[in-house]
Amino acid sequence: MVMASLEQAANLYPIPPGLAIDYGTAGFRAEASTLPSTVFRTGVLAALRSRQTGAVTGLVITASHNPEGDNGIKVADPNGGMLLRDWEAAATALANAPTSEALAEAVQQLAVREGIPAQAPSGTVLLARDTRPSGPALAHAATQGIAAVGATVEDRGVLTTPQLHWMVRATNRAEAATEQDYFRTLAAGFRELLLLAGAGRPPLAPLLVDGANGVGAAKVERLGALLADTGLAFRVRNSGQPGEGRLNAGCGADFVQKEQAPPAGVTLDELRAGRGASLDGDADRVVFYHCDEEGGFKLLDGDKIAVLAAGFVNEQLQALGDEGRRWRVGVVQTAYANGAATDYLRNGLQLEVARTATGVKYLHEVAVQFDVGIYFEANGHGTVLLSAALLEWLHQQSKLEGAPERHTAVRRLLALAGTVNQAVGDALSGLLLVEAVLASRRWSTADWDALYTDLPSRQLKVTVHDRSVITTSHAETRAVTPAGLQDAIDACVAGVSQGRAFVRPSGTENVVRVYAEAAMREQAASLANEVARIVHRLAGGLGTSP
Ligand code: 16G
Ligand code: MG
Repeated sequence: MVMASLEQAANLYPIPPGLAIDYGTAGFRAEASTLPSTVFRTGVLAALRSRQTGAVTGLVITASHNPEGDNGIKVADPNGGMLLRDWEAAATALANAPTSEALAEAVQQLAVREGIPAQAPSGTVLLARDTRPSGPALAHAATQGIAAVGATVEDRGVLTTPQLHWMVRATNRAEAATEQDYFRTLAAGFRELLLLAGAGRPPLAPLLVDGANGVGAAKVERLGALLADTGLAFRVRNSGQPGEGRLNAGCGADFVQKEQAPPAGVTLDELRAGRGASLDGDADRVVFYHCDEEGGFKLLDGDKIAVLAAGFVNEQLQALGDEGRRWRVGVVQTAYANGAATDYLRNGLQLEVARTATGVKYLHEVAVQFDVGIYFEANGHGTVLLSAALLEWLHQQSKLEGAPERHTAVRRLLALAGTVNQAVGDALSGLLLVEAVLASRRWSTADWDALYTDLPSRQLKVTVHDRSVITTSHAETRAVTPAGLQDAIDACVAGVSQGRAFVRPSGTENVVRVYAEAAMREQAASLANEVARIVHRLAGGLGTSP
């Protein structure tokens, strides 16, 4: 590496005065105009990680569900997952190095710490971006950073976050890895699942898809076109076409989940005829909804998707008898998972449920320890991962003669691994997964929704001077500091039927989040209010909002 050329290139991207930026749960995110230096430097980092591992890495320029004026960047590790923890700290260090010389110095240190020899291969980074107007200029900054340390960039253009992760994983497994290959793989899995659903199944109902006016909309159209002959009919709203509204404004998975209301462009009346789904701005989350019998809007969130997927997987493994039962199935949730969902998984389906802190990387880490690891955050980000050992066994089994039900179960599980993105949570995979399982089971949205009834819950956020005064343990379900906070929460929860509450500092905003659930709506709301008041008192609150 030639440090002089790195310094020279970095001089074109000076860091804004007073910048203090952190590689958080979703990479770097900020108002777009403040980001060029950070993006340049993250390009450098992704190139170094590629050199160190001798495999391609990925970079996605997106701020997901944030407003259109924001942007961000995150790194895909060689396995297609999130960047390794140690490297996140390095990303923060590089982004905040005050001068070009300090940056070169930090890069030098990182190369030594990570044992990247000077003669290591130069590295390759796959680059993608969402549809934000600030994307092209930031992609250029990333390209310059990658090139500044002698690595090659492959610009894959406008993609969803999960598409890029999928491509990184496929490339490093020496599998076909273009966007077309991605669509083909998902579509082939879905076709197989539909085929196995049998001839008697009713036709698929049309699905309204809210594309959040983002990158997912056009990709869903493409997927739909590829599968039109199966009867799958996506009706895309908020597609980002001129006149359709702005990215994530009044639409998208985050809006729908928080507001518990239909997105712009979708009416309750339309939902009477079928179901709807909302993607977020980079299409790594999806939530579903329908209109219930009383005519109300009903959300089917990530917990509902997890339960649907877990039940289906479980049934296939049971069809494989004793041999099927030796594979470990686990569902991974965060503290936000509704208590009724957890209860259904544990007691209804008799499955193992693990709990982690919020953030995909934590859930993923635990999910890969199972043979089938199913993880979904309530907000709709998640996937179903099948272990290499299980897949190999299934491949062997698929070649053997056997009872038809057995053969079907084997083929279904194999098809699932193609339909569902094995790198990260993917809204497009989520759409296909849900449609395929509902078709296999001959279930309506109402049948799916009726598996369990969510306990009423309420979320609030408390603005504070310094959210770091709150620290937690036990997957964010217990507050460790400030002293007395957890005892006070326990006292509030004590008399409440099916009551549960926790607080945690947000990883993306300077607020403390409060969650409460209880048997009755009013109890959940008053529990949340009481806990918010305690946070105010003990952590120096400035204001509370929904
Ligand atoms: C990020 C995380 C998401 C998490 C959310 C929590 C990824 C890719 N995204 O969007 O999983 O639910 O942060 O936000 O990990 P919060 O910390 O502000 O509540
Ligand atoms: Mg997202």
